[in-house]
Amino acid sequence: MSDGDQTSETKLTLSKRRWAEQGKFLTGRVSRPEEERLPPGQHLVKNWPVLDLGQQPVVRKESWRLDVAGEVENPVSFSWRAFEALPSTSKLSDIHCVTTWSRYDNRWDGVSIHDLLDLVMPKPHASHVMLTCYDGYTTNLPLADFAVEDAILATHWEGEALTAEHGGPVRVVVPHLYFWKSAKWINRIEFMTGDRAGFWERNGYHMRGDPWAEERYSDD
Ligand SMILES: Nc1nc2c(c(=O)[nH]1)N[C@H]1C(S)=C(S)[C@@H](COP(=O)(O)O)O[C@H]1N2
Ligand SMILES: [Mo]
Repeated sequence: MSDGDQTSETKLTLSKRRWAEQGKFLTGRVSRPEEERLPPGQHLVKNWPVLDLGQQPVVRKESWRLDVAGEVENPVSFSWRAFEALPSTSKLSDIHCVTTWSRYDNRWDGVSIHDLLDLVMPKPHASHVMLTCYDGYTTNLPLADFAVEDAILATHWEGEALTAEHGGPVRVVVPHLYFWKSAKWINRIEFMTGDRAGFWERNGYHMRGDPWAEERYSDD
């Protein structure tokens, strides 16, 4: 990023202190005993199925953008170069798809959502995000869920660059919600003051999608 070290350091400290004061973003992650690791109605798979709308976009790094907009102090439009210059993080997490498969221990590398939030600084009244993708797919989630420790803008899976079919060059991973919330081919993150339905959410899926509460469909 173009900021000098001092400026970034100040921003980081300020936003962290502010979040601590507000007690914000501290609710999402609950650690679970091993026997509760598989959510109700799910079965384990070892492979990694591909699911999408059937139109996999060709996304070139040279023309790739990630726009972060809406209710933030510092809106930003990342080029691939600017995005690559952000600090990289590694996360290990499970996948739970609403179609009932789960896959344990996926290693993701990329930019943590915490680091992104430190840069853009959501305004105090921001409550939800809308993710928009290169295939036209959208999905919405509460900011408190987007802001969990495990959430990441993933560029790598198991040490390899994320393949195009799984959302490369960059996808969102929010592992504690059903996988339809984990937007592939991410292009835009909009911070909102209220909730709005994304693609599957308009088509009967739950607005939040917590696998342990089996929040599969909106009438559940
Ligand atoms: N851009 C985009 N992201 C998407 C989808 C999609 O159609 N387009 N499908 C969602 C659904 S329903 C699922 S289950 C997961 C599947 O991810 P995978 O193909 O890597 O397993 O991506 C989610 N993210
Ligand atoms: Mo899905």
